[in-house]
Amino acid sequence: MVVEALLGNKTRLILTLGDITEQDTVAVVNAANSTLMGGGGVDGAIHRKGGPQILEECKKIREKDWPDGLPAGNAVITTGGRLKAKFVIHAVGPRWGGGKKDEARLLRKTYLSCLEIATSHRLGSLSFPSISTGAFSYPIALASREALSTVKEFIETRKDHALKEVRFVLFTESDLRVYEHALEQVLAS
Ligand code: AR6
Repeated sequence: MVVEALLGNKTRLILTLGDITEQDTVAVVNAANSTLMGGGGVDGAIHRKGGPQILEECKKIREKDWPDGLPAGNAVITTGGRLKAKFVIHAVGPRWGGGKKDEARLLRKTYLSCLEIATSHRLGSLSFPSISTGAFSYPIALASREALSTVKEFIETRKDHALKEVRFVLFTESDLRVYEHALEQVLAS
């Protein structure tokens, strides 16, 4: 099932069930960690399907710009390798630490960092996974609201982006339902 809303009169916001590695948007977002060296979940799937070129570029970015690792809230862009997507935006979300460790601000910053990269690269379409709600344990009911409201606000206030479509790709039916509910609330607020 696909749920859709129009933001700022020109950008389709889509919620869909699926696998981030199969998306045909210009870029897909990776739920990475600070090392940028791969891992499980979305990260493992993207590197497995995208091939070694992605890791090669991540290593160069680490050496050149982030020798101590990419801090939570930030994102970098590489090739999509063998993926359908031309680019991967590697984003580091916050680990859930009970809600008193600035997680909400950091999660919003993570989505904003991706949207800034999409804007500076003139990307027309972008797919997000549900950042931080797997291995990083951020409660999905809270994360979905931060994710969707951040995207909505960015699309509606920024005039310089080229995004015609922003897709959230949820891995399970229950995650999709949580995002649908959050979208209703965010659109109504
Ligand atoms: N497509 C879409 N969503 C997926 C996929 C997929 N192929 N696989 C899992 N999900 P996670 P995080 C969902 O753990 O919480 C890694 O080890 C999953 O069900 O991938 O940000 C990294 O290296 C969940 O809802 O990312 C980091 O160390 C969501 O994607 C750490 O995990 C995010 O789960 C990052 O943790």
